[in-house]
Amino acid sequence: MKLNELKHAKLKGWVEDAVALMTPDSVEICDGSKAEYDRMIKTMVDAGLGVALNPDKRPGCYWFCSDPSDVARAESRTFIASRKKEDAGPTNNWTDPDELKATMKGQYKGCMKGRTMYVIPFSMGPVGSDIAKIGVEITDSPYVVFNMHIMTRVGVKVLDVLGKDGFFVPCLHSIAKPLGPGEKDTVWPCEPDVSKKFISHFPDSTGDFKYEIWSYGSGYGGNALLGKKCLALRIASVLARDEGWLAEHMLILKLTNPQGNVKYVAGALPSACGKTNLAMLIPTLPGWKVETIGDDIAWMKFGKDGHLYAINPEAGFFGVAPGTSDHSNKSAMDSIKKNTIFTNTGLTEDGDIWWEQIGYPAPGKTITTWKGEKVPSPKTDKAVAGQEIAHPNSRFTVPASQCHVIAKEWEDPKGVPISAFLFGGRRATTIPLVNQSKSWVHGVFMGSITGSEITAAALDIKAGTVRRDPFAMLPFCGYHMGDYFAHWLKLGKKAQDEGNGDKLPKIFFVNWFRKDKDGKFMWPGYGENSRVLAWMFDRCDNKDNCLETPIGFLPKPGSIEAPAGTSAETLAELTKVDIDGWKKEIADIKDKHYSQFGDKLPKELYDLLDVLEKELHA
Ligand code: TSX
Ligand code: MN
Repeated sequence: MKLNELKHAKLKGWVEDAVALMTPDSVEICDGSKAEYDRMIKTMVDAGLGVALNPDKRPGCYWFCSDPSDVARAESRTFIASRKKEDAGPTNNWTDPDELKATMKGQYKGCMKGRTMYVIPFSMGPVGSDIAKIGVEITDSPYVVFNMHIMTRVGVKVLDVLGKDGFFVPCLHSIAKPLGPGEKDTVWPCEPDVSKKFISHFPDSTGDFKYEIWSYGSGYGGNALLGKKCLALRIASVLARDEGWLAEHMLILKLTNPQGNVKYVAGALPSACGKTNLAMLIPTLPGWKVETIGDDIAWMKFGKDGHLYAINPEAGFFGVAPGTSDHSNKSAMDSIKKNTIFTNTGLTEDGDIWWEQIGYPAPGKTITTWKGEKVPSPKTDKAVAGQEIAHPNSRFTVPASQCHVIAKEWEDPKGVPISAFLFGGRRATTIPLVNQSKSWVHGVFMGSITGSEITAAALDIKAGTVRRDPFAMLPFCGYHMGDYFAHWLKLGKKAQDEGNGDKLPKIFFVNWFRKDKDGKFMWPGYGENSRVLAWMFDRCDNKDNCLETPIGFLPKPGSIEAPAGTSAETLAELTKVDIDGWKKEIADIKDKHYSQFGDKLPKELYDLLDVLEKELHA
């Protein structure tokens, strides 16, 4: 499709302006076809920038490796450029939007010389869903095009919904590596100087567009696939605030009990808690079933019936590879057997991928690392810091439709009704296995204090320190986190005022990561977490399976049956109130966490801390 065939005048004008600024050799409007996907991959493989894997082992799969400077989201170069600084809040980088645009325009000038500009119309959410939103990404990276094909819905069907004047979020992206006459890419092109990279969000610019995303210099993941973290979380969180809905960093799972009753759960967990594993969990409890709706992002709106409906705005999984094994996530391992893009994993002699903790030692005599070095195959699958075969943030990109446990309703445009929210973190002490909030406000409190303990000593922070990641949204909230808490409170209050308080999701906090005095995990986790999900399921039906305590509703003794290898005493320890631990927790929240939000921290949350403190002393 050609540029002059675009029917949407504002879209056409925006693309023309980008062409004038970035001066690509040619322009292609992406149609989302399989032929286009194959052609984009071929472009990179022919240039020596990707490898087709062994078709007997991984049919339709490809291996790519990035520049060592371009392996993860660049948080220090991610900006929320709101008109007013205070709207970005203390947890985001802020720059004046006019200054930032001037700087970036200077960088974008001529940045696509020698390359093709791809225009990708995409839908976040099922095409035409009331909850879905349309974006258009301009990029000079074929890698971005085929990953967007997997992660979003791309093509002419999106332009049809957009019509002549529909709403879209413009998303500009360049890898920032123009090519001279006859020059060819030899390695992953990008801007290796971190200080020149920008991942910029304009949440309230008053130019042609209210919401904009401008990304420069990185070709990797969340910096470059702009539908995901940039649109579906940072910009969508602002849209959700403005329009009265929720854009959250949450998995969505479908839980079926032995009687065949169904509930949907949405859950926010910080990184390294196994969110994708939870979304695809295989229950050990007989008769229970978990199916997946999404593993990373949930967009939720109240329906006319007063229930909260969620869609997964994505169409694929962009999962962390290391640690994924038949033990941690059999469903993910089965999903990535075909038609999958692997980035920064190891490559085996027989043309397959490999990574640390994949569950088996690397086959063959040698293996190629993500940096392209041939090294002796390790005898175990254990990670050795500094000598990784796969980069710790290496990824698979796979269509969600290939997941054997994807729920049949995962693409239902009206979404699924959410019965429960779950928050959690990696906490060695204090925080119980599971705890239900006493109210909506108390649930928002739980979300706001979400966090994990630091394990990496290299971070120059004392091990055992809690790094708070409220609602797992710290890197993804496009506005002031204090206003974000207030937005959550407001939605709950509105539902209650309308008489729909009982239809609000129940809120839970989970912790799979408690350790005993010897530093051993006290809970087996993984499939055994189904026992906790089953308890939550019954809580949603108001079953008599809990005890009220100062910190929330905890499991009644016997209401969660101990898994094999876990003693009744251990389970009791996991589900009791650690009074001294909670006193320290409250002090930490007050002094180190809530204090940073100043006046914007809703008073209800402070009040709740005081109530909790008093009850613990009583
Ligand atoms: O994903 C995890 N989950 C959720 C699964 C649905 N992980 C991996 C976290 C890193 C991404 C877990 N790790 C979980 C868990 O529930 N629990 C643990 C901690 C743990 C590790 C090993 C054991 C037990 C617990 N091993 C034995 O019990 C033998
Ligand atoms: Mn995520």
